[in-house]
Amino acid sequence: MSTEQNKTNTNAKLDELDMNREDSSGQFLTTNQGLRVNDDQNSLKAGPRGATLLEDFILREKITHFDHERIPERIVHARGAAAHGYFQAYEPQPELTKAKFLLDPSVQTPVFVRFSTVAGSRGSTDLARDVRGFAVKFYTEEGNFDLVGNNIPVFFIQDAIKFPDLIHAVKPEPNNEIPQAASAHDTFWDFISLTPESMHMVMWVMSDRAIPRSYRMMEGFGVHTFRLINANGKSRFVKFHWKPLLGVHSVVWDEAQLISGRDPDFHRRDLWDAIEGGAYPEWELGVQVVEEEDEHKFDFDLLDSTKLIPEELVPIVRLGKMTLNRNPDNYFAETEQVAFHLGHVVPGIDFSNDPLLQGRLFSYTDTQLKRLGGPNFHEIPINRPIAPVHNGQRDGHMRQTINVGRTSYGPNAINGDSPAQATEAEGGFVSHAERIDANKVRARSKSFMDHYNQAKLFWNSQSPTEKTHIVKALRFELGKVVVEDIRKRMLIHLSQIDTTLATLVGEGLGLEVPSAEGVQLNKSVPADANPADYQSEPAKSTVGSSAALSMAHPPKKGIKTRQVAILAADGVDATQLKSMMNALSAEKAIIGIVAPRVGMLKTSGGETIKIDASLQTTASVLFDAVYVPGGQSSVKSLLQEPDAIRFIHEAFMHCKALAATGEGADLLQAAANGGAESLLSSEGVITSSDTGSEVPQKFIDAIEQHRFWSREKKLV
Ligand code: HDD
Repeated sequence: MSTEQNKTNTNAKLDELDMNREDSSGQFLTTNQGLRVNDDQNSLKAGPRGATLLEDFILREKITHFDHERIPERIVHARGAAAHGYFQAYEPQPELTKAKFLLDPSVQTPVFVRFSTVAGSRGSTDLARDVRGFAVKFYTEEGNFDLVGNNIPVFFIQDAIKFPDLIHAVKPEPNNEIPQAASAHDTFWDFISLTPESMHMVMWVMSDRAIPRSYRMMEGFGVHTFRLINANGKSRFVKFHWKPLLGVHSVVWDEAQLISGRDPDFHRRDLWDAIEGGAYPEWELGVQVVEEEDEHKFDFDLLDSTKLIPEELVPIVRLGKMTLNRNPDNYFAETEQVAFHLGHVVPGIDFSNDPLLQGRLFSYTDTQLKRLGGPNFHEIPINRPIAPVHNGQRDGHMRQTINVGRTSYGPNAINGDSPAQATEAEGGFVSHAERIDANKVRARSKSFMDHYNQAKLFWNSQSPTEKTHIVKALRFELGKVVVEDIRKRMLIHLSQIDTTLATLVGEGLGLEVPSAEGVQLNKSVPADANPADYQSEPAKSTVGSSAALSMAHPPKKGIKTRQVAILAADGVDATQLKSMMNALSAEKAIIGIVAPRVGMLKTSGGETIKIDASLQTTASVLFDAVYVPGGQSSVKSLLQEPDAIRFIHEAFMHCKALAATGEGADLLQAAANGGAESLLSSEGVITSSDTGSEVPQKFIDAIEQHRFWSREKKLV
């Protein structure tokens, strides 16, 4: 695919990166010292058969550099993909904030966004059942602002001091480093079953949110309560949201596991290809705003990261739109070296006392010191702000800046006291002067002790299909747990959320739900505390539901960038094929011609069409929908390919839209005969025995529905 279009999209940050870009095209090979190399194929030897000489500085330089190519991967969020783009405000927001990038709708603020999985190593699969990171670096004219969020609005724990425990529990077990990128193992569920504050998050992680169809189709959340502060110093609490314009979609778990084998880079590739193809992903940035005086009006604590504010209570105000329109040039230089930190804020944005947020404010810089090797990571091109940097910080490993002059301290008179501190009016950052009057205690607020109500809110808000998927996910995860007591403890917790949920999961595990009577549910209790103070009540039966928490409700938004497989072989009916291809292209869907072999395909009309993939190199799980055009010899060849029948069968099992015209229906029939009896009479399967002129539009409408869950057996 051409990268020309990609490179023409630029912004202030991308232009600034130019000084570090290197292009070897048409150049001589050199050493790192700029010396032209004459022979890069052979080391320097005493005679052609050796020995190799220590003198060979070219060999040594090349190998030494290679030996040092790796840096530690991120302790969490090691695997990711990123892209450049820009953010633009819709309206000035002076009442909410003085942050300049939200004040001027004519300004396009450059952004770099990294999406990630959490638990897996750098080389793990994209389709793990996991939270996804959603980290945005805004290069504003007032300095960098990092919004380091996830695709889930709440978190597992309430206090950062528990983070190492959580991550040690979910990462592969330390004795054998198994399993990779999976929470379905004893240590994770052991920890969770002793930590009821995790239950709300567990409901989200067991839902389809944890297996997104695409990074482009995920919501993002700042999770914590932050503050926005206006020029008059008025502070309000806010929760940040990203809403994808393509809607929110997921895959099914069986599909996720198959994708992990067929294309572990599925999400990376999807993001890359969409941007290369000019289908730029977009999200709206929104905030839920809570006046300071309303801080205590909710039945949960705004400082508790295991809680969300239902959109019914506080609607989202949309502030602007982010567009990702250029892929990185170099994965390591940009995606791997980008360093996010919640403490990167600009005037007009400030923190709350959420103890999880406060701990993160320490952790992110600390981890970069280790990962990127020293205190100058802010000088790495991708991390450099576009705002000028002047201070007395000096030296350290790999320092790039050549600070001139004699002074690196303040106050100084030698350099006229430069660099000067800025007044607030000049853009100096002033922390919000929150009044705090308290005893120093190591404690958890009583207002953080409700662990089940919002878990129930989430459960209540799910469609029957989504509930079924949660039950199946818990059966899968707990089914992989070996220690039976862990399963039982989890069933007790689930019973505190919803008895049907607990019973259904228990059925899958062959267990009765144990009684919670007399059980101390919360084991995350300090040594000297009274356990009764830490007990959480079961969820109230009055908990309602919130439509925004379900993926079933958002309006469908067309089929732009949906991947449609067309199964064909030589002799495919040219008219049917063309009419479907034209209709799909008009809707900006992406078509993949899949045939028994790669190369060129001959249509019934004698034309040739390029085949995109063979049945051996691709699979239905990499597509959103499948179409089989007619053409006697084409369908005859496909009927002889077990992989073609499997292709249809799998797409059907994963509830995808299927269409066939003419003889194409015979392939669907063969898949139906092979164990999917209801295939031809199911919703979302469109066939026509004639040329099927109405089929393309019906197929497009079906693809827009994303999945036809009526094909699945419901548990709830
Ligand atoms: Fe974190 C990375 C998001 C809690 C410590 N975190 C990291 C990344 C994201 C998040 C998106 C990847 C950034 C990138 O792409 O480079 N983390 C979250 C969210 C949390 C959260 C939404 C809860 C609301 N994290 C959290 C806590 C701690 C950390 C409580 C530590 C006390 N997170 C880290 C880290 C990482 C990180 C160890 C690893 C790599 C990095 O920071 O740069 O410092």
